[in-house]
Amino acid sequence: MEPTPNAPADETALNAAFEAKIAAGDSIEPKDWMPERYRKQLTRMMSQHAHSEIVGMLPEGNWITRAPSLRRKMSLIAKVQDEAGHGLYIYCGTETLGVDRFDLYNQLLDGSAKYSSIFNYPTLSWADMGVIGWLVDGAAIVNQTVLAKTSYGPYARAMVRICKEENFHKRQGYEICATLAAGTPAQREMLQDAVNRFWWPALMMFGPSDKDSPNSAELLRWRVKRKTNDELRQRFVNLTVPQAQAIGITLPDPDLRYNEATKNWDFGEIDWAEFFEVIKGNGPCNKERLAARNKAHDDGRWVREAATAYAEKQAKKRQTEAA
Ligand code: BYC
Repeated sequence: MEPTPNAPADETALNAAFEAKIAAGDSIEPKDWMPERYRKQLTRMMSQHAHSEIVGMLPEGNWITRAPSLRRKMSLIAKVQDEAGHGLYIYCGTETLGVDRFDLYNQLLDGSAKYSSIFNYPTLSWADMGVIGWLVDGAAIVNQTVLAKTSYGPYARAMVRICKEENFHKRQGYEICATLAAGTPAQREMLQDAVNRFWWPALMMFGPSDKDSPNSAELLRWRVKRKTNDELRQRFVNLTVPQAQAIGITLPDPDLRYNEATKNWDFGEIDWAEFFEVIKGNGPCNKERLAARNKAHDDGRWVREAATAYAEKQAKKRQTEAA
């Protein structure tokens, strides 16, 4: 009898074929055999990413009603809507790994899933909308441009489209910052304050330093990650310093200086104790964010129930018509 493709006896050969694909730089597709650990790692990373997009709508949603002009309001609404789209797109991607998005979503709602630390900081002024676009989307682009070459096909393809939209988000954010920087002393001060609050949390988005990153080695070996956390963080700093200089804004780091030998901008020590507190659930807004997502989920219950009832009614109708 022919062995079935996923029979345990075949696992060594299947694993060798999988590793050969990775070594050749081919993508892994949903119907390909993959080690359980690869599937688990991707589910973890992709679901955290999807959750980040959805929770990431909250800090900016906070300013939609207070945007200073119709133009600013329209672009902020569009940005927040794009983030919902990115979340749904990536949840779809996780389903190609054989998981149910509602199971993942429940993990977000009950607080057992992680999402990006950055969204646990409050948005206190309009300048925060500019700074989130510039720094947070800017950091996301640095991370996600590399993820567009990740070994799992559906995730890589999702990143290509998402990065295009993130680029637009970053530009609209930087334009807000440039406008405030060229504005009144009060506007400049508001912008500087926002940069002071978001700079270090933006650097934390890239994850712990390489020596404290338990997942990196495996993810790099499988080409899920193509660069380390520290490499991407350095790239972000190198790209951002000239942008800050161009609009005359100071980055809140006295140790920031150009290193002629390495051609990098050296920067000071990140407060890792703060980072680990935030990802443990003890950041300034963790509880508020989870409460907001749970409320939205509860408020939407009647919509889900109505949609299910309608689908059942339609299915019955089709059955009767077919009989
Ligand atoms: N926040 O071994 P490590 C956006 C966790 S949204 C929270 O280095 P890994 C946007 C990590 O999960 C952008 N947790 O992990 C939306 C792990 O814990 P577990 C979201 C973090 O996976 C709206 C532990 O720390 N982007 O663009 O190798 C508006 C050890 O870390 C964080 C993505 O999600 C963090 N910052 O590397 C605007 C990109 N960092 O899971 C913008 C996809 C680390 O073992 N994800 N942890 O319990 C990745 O690229 C990688 O997963 C990370 C972490 C670089 C984040």
